[in-house]
Amino acid sequence: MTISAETRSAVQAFLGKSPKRLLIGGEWRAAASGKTFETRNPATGELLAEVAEGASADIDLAVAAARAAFEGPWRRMKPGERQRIMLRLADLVEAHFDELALLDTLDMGAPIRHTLGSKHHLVSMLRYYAGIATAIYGQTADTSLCGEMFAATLKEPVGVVGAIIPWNGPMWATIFKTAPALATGCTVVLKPAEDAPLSPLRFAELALEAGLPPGVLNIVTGFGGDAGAALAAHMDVDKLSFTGSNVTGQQIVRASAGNLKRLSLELGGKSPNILFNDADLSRAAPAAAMAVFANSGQICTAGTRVYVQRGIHDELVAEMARIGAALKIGNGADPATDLGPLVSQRQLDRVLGYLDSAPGEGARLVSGGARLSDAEHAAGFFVPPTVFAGVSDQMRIAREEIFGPVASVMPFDDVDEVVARANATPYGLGAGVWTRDIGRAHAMAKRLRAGSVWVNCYNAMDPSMPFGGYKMSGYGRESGTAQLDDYMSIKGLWIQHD
Ligand code: TXE
Repeated sequence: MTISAETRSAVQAFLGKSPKRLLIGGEWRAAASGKTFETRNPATGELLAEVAEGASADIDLAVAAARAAFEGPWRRMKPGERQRIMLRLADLVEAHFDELALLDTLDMGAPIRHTLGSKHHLVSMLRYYAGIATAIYGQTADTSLCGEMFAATLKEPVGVVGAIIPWNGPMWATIFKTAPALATGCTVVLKPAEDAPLSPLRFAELALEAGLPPGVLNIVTGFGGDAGAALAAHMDVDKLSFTGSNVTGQQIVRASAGNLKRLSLELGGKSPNILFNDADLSRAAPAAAMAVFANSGQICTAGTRVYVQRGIHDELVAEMARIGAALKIGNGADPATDLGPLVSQRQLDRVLGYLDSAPGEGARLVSGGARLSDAEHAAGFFVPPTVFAGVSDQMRIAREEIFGPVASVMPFDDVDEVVARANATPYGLGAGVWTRDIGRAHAMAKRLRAGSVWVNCYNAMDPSMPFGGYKMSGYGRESGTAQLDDYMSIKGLWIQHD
């Protein structure tokens, strides 16, 4: 997977138009304050661009533009026309995906193989929701209490949707949040993460090119405490979709109370990945390693609690360490790179804090464990794949989301024990099970309290399948059809005809 010279120069041209501006009502403009902030490459420290620092005044303008578009052209547009625009957008995203992937790689560090790897999924997701735009139906009811009635339900778009997204998969989150909103006829104000604001801005250029009317998609870059908080609290936002940390999720729940806007929250995780003695280790071991190490652990479903049945424990620990040590860690723009840097100094400090604390709590370091500071890596926030064995469920590394390439491996003996331990967490985002026993696979899938359970695979995803959390991993779903009613109001229509 290489990036062409043409793509590189398109990205350079995009970055050259700095400072990047906000998209409000179809126009690119500076923040009301005139302020900007820097976004840098976490592999090299290189300055990529200055970006408009939107805040409350800009959010007000963007929400007003989204409201005007909702009440105006977008509301009047037939679903078939919305669908055509979304399909054009999907074509443009497909044609320019290399640029979007390279922007994410430069902005947040993920290897180009990783960012390019989501092309098929994300383009398919746009097409999947484009299809849904013309497949939204109400129902009719044969009422029994109210005389001769025609009784029906109408589904109407809820209105202005706020989207607040994280930095660990910017293009991913942008499409996950905008596609269902546009399909159901809502308009959007999207706030990218301050650590990786670039690809959503390029996506918005493509959306305008596809013919999305002004104001249907607005992008306000800025910081969480300013632009994000203003969007969460805004009285004219009807629904907010958030992906990020639990602490911020809780702040958003409180901020949204003013107008009781609808919320969907995709928050953190501490997902168990459970390997039984009868697992096919030739597949399970590499998958268990990459379930933790991919994207340097900065994936909400990372399978960080690795429960291994005692018969294969030592072999699995050695295999995970071997696989981790063989991964090439470096600048994500190099096609040979397997793992890039962590996104920021803050994230690096956070991960190193866990690496320091774990041995003191009794965990045994098997591999990795310290920042890479040789000449190739010194300028970036690089942490190697790290395996701890001898971990107990009470240790911080087994309880808290680290968001780094850190596996906590723990032995277990029987099914009831491992189910209880796997479920003993406030989180419930993902879970993995590796076994050749089909009966046990089904029983485990039912008993694990997680929004996605993967058997003999990990992190499989498809636009047709729901994604989201149990417990404190959030509520609401993304992907699939389960979430569509969150973007719509259902009206009961009664017509008496006797
Ligand atoms: O998240 P934040 P951070 C977890 C992961 C990571 C930790 C901290 O464990 O180490 O969170 O990351 C915006 N009102 N995840 O600090 O702050 C912010 O600008 C409204 C898991 O980066 O939650 C950004 O756009 N918005 C996760 C977005 O929230 C606010 C992905 C996420 O940032 C805000 C990311 C406020 N008061 C981190 N404060 C996942 N589930 O995949 C911040 N924001």
